[in-house]
Amino acid sequence: MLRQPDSVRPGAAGTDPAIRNPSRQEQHTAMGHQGAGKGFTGGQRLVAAGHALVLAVALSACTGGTSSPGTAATPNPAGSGSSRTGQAAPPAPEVLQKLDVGLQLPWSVVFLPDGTAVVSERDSARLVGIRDGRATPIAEVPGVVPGGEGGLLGLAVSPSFVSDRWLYAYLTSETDNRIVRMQLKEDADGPSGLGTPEVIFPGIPKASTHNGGRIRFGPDGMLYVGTGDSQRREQPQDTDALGGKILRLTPEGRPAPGNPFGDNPVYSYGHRNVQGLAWDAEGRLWASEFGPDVDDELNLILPGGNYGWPLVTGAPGRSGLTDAKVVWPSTSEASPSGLEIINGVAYTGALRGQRLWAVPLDGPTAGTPVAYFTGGYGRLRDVARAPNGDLWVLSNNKNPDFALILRSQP
Ligand SMILES: [Ca+2]
Repeated sequence: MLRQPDSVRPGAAGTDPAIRNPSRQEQHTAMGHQGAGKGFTGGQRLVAAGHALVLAVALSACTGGTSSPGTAATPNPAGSGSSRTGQAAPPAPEVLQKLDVGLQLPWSVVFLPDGTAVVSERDSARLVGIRDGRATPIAEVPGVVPGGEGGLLGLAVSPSFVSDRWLYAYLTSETDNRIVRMQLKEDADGPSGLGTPEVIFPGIPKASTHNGGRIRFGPDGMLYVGTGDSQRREQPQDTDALGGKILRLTPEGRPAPGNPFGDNPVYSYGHRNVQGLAWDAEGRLWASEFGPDVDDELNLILPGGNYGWPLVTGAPGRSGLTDAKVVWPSTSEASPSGLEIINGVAYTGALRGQRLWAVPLDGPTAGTPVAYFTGGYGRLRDVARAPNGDLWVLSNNKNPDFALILRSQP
């Protein structure tokens, strides 16, 4: 069942004046204002669904109507399928709760098996536990040297956490970006401290920007790592360098068996700054990535794939390079950070774009992105599914920040 448009809460409605006019013609004008007039590569076009009436137009795609912005007919140069006139726009997420618990620049949220959320704060290097709506500081991760976009970044929970209690973190140190793991101590009130960090993978290049930082265990039990080019443009195309890559590691930090370049941690290359990793129900890996001043990307990741940076951005169809599945031509609308896939919809939080993007997926094909909450909650850094199915979203506005808890779908 699709949520009815009138269930979009007033607090969740977009505040961008450019999307207040619901008529299709005006919406096209609005897209021009927002810099989306160039259109999404691959037949994608902006659907600004922060307004209930606009959402109603989007939802009409379900009925196969041809006037919907969700039924773009532009040929898809990515070769991943033409527009999908029967493809439904994702229903609007419902805001269940806004957790004002004094977070400071949160970067990543992960969940323990009992549902406790663990949040990393980039600059303070603190880990914060959230259970039943209450936040408790866990510990400060030692060895973090914040600066620019670096600091305490991504977190990942061991697939066998119940027995090993490992919490993994990607952090910026004095000399590099590195992955550590720490045993999480717990008392009756929840997580209460950390064991000594064990460095399992050092040597990822650091810089003031483009540090990557997302880590996540895949369905194969391996640890996937999104790195950035660290302002070293020669690294992404060099499969012997760690910058501008998605890495695939064993839980101990070794190159995972079966990697495409042999005994090498590199899984895919030619990336600029990977910020989100998520798997769909069929086990495909998708990744969000910041472009330069143009062409933010959602990519379908294949082992050994070359995603183009710095040779190309977006989906130019260059031989030997893998096109993005979704391209946001204007990074002012996107900067897609954390990524999560629920019920066939990829959600990504936009930093500069200050909105939640939802991209319906159909196998290896990405549909038309839909925007929610434009301007409503500021910059969004991470999205993650809780064990109960809720979608958590972290803001990144500087002091104080908060977590939104959404019901992603009825
Ligand atoms: Ca690319």
